[in-house]
Amino acid sequence: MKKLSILGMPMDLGQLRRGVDMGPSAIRYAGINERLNKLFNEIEDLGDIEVGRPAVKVDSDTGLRNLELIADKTKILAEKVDQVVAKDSFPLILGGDHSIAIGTIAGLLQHYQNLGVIWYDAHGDLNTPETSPSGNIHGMSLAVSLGLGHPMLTEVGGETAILKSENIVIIGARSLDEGERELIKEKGIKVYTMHEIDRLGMTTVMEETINYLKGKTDGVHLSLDLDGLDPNDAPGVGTPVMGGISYRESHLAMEMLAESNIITSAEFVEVNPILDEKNKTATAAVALMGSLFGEKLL
Ligand code: HAR
Ligand code: MN
Ligand code: MN
Ligand code: MN
Repeated sequence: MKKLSILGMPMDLGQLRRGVDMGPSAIRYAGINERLNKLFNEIEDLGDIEVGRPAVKVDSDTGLRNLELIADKTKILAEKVDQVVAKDSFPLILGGDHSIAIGTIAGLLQHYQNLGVIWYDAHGDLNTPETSPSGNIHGMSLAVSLGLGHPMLTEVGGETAILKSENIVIIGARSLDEGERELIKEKGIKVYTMHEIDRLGMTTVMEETINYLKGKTDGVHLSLDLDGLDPNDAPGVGTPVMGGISYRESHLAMEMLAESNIITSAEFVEVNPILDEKNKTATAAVALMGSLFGEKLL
């Protein structure tokens, strides 16, 4: 395989629980370099984007938390991701809460006209300022990438950086708000909830996902929220939801993605070491990266 560029985005402004800003350190500490060394010809670690420790600010018009800052910081991330893709390296972004995906996807859309996105998550992150029950931007990032939401956020990648709803597959959903359900139906977004994963099995879910995205996309981004996994396997997340995807099922999913060769970028988000048990969640993230990049058991 070619070159890998690791980029840390220690941003915790998209939700209320502090600690997810330490996600990139926890993931590095869990041995990302050692694990991925043999799978790439070259690995560069670009370090972390400077986010700082700003006070929480709520937008008085919309109730959105930290709107300006998230817009500013995701713009910086978008530029970095753009640069990595431009030099033909694989961007691997370490979060940070899931609001960082606004920047990652905006950057990718500078290069891919038909970007596919696999959104591996307990949540849909498809809220808009109108439907959000919380004002937390990490619950809105996928909607923003579709061009829906506050203009300061949808403009992060410029006007043409809009993801197509038919290029998205959500996997692992089990906590969707009413407005998100309506949007999924309205846009016809492909979703494998936990029900389908139980019913079909992860093998079929991934086969279908890969077939669905393969022909029509020119690149596929994996946006993996660790809360997609069951809280027993990934306890270090801010919004755990019972009854999630198991550690083994997740490995299988990553292995099938590796075989398919469709993934062109990835991000691992919502790792919160303060809420974790002995860095278990970051360790799971690194192990899953191993499978995603082609590590074999034998
Ligand atoms: N749907 C809820 C909201 O909008 C909770 C979102 C929680 N999101 C994440 N990201 N952890 O997936 O506030
Ligand atoms: Mn470019
Ligand atoms: Mn999420
Ligand atoms: Mn989530």
